[in-house]
Amino acid sequence: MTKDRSVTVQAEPYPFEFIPATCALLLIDLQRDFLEPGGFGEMLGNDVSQLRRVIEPNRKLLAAWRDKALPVMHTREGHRPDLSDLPPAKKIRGGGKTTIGDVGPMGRILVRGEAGHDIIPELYPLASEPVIDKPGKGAFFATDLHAILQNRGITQLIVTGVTTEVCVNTTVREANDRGYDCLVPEDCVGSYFPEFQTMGLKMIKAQGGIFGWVSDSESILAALA
Ligand code: TIU
Repeated sequence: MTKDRSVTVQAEPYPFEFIPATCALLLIDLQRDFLEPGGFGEMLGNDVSQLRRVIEPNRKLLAAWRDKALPVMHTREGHRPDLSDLPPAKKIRGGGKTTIGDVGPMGRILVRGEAGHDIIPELYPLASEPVIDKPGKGAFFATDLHAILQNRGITQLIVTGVTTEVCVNTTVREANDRGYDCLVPEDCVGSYFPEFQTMGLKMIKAQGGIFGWVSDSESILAALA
C-alpha cells in the first residue's frame, strides 16, 4: 500500500475509494460508561453485552491504522465536572433518579475525569492520537474536530463505535454536511437494539449513499493489505 494512492473497499451502495493518508479512523465513544456494566448505558436500561462484540474488530482496524501510521482519532461523550456544559434538558431527560453528573458505580456519570467516562482499555488511545471530548451526540457539535481534520488535510472518515443509531449516526450526518466521505464498518459499530443496528446502517447507505457507505472491517483490511 502506498499511503497517498487511492484504495478501493467493497461497500454498499457502491465501492468506497479512499486515500489512506487523508482518511482518519474515528472511534466514537468507546467508553466504559457505554460498554461496561454499571455505567450510563446500563443505567438507561440497556444490555451492555450487545455492544461488546465491536471490541475485537475495532482492535484489528485500530492496529492496522497504527501499523501504517494513518490518522486515528477518538471521541468521548461527557461533561465538565461543574456540569456547566450540560443542558438542563439533557440532565433531566428520562426522568430517572440517577442522571448525568450523579455518582454511579464507575464515578460520576459521563463526567470528564471519572473512570466510567474513559475509553475502554482494549482500545485505549495513544498519546499521539487526538481525543475529542464532546458534550453532545454528534462529534462536531461544540468541539474542535472539524478544525483538527481540516488542519491535517483529512477529507474521509472511517467511523466506528457506539451507538450505531445515536452518536455514530449523528456524527456521520454532521460529517457528511461538512463535506467528508464516511464509511461505516458494520461489525465495528454497535447498538443496544438489534433493529436499530439494522436500520441505523440502512439509513446511511440508502438513496445512493445519502450519508455515506457501509462495509465491514475485513473488507477494509483487505483493501489496505
Ligand atoms: N455515544 C452514544 O451513542 N451516546 C448515547 O447516549 N447512546 C445511546 O444509545 N444511549
